[in-house]
Amino acid sequence: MGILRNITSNLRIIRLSLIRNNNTIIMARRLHASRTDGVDKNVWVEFTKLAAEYKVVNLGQGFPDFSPPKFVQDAFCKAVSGGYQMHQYTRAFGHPPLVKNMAKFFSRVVGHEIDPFEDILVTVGAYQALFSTFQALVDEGDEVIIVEPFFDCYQPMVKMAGGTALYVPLRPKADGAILSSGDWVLNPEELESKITPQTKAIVINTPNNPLGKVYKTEELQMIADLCIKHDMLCISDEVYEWLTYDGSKHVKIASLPGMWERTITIGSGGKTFSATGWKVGWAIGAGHIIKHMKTIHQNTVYHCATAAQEAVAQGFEREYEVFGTPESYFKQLPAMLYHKRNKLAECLRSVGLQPIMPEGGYFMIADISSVKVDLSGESTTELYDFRFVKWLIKEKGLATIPVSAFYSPEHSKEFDKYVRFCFVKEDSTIDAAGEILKKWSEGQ
Ligand code: IK2
Repeated sequence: MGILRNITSNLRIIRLSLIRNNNTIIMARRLHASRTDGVDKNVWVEFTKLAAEYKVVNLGQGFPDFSPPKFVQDAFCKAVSGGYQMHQYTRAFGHPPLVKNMAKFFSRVVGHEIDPFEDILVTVGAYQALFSTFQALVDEGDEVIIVEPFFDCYQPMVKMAGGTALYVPLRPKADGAILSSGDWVLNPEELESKITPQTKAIVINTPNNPLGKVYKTEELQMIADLCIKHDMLCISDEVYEWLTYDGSKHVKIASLPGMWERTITIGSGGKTFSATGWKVGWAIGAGHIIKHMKTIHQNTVYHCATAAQEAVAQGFEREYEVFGTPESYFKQLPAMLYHKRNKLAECLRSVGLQPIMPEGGYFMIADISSVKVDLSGESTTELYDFRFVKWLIKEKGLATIPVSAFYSPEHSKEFDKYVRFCFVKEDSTIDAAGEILKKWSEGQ
């Protein structure tokens, strides 16, 4: 007992750090919790700051540099001038008009009767839906399989919940030229080899950020079969669900047989209605799963801004009425982005960069290995794409995002010769980026 106490107290001494103010010790206790160790670096914080320091054309972070459609802007304005209730708390798990309209809308899409009050949790953006999911469902010792490339916050969220992340990369097919995001595939054997009795869930993202891959039904069925066989949950991040091109179709894994009961589908009002600053997101799934996420939500965030929820509710009401018609924003936005995607691809090709054509989403990655630049001014401890993107911001005034940020430490080195360009931007912004690339390729 005595020996044990000594070891514990020695460990405590090692964990102490001295905080000084004018040479007076004001705090001798270790300040931070270990769950924050190793997850302090964040690509969005770092590159948004850098882009703001230089005058850049910004194809970095994924937000539109144009306004949301008029019908949701009008709904937002009406909400904020619509009386005191719109400025006060609403139902914790989702403003009633929003969850009712979402249930009506998504029941039709998923092919399952969604209960507005049991099966939906409205959150502060898809970010908080993901956070509530991992906190509520992942326990100490659980393993979570993440398909790479992945939206970077999944890994820290798994860690902060006490779980361990394991990674399976989508890889370019071995044969033929890699021209489309559809050429990046999962190896079913490699995926199954990661599953252990501790595996609680698998995380997928379709359409994928940053690659733009839209999973085909057969690929989703393979994942669904493994989930059922090994009794795993599926966390399916579908924030770009309406953005598909060239005939690709977004399929919800929750709509496959046996998957409604074990899938949490994550969505974003910000991405859906081009209003990322409103931070309205959601998780949809079987009530027996969502109820645990509600527990996390009610004890952390409680609910998200009422007026923004009201505007998104009106957006879904309108989209329900015009669904499948040319007036639907869910048809108009991808049609607009299809042209922007092609315009950006043309700019990249004209300077000798080979883009991977995305089947969905609003990002495009391109191979930069053929570009010769002098990166001696950048830190040698960083991966090539981080150094390249920093150089591009500082020397050429063009902001993009390094693709290795979407990979685990064990695989990031394999994928550090790509950068991500965002095309949910005004045509004039894409043209300005094209000009920068053209001048650079001409040596100016
Ligand atoms: N899930 C995915 C796949 C996302 O891409 C995002 C937002 N990403 O935007 C930053 C970028 O990649 O440039 C989210 C979740 C979070 O969505 P929300 O804004 O609704 O919290």
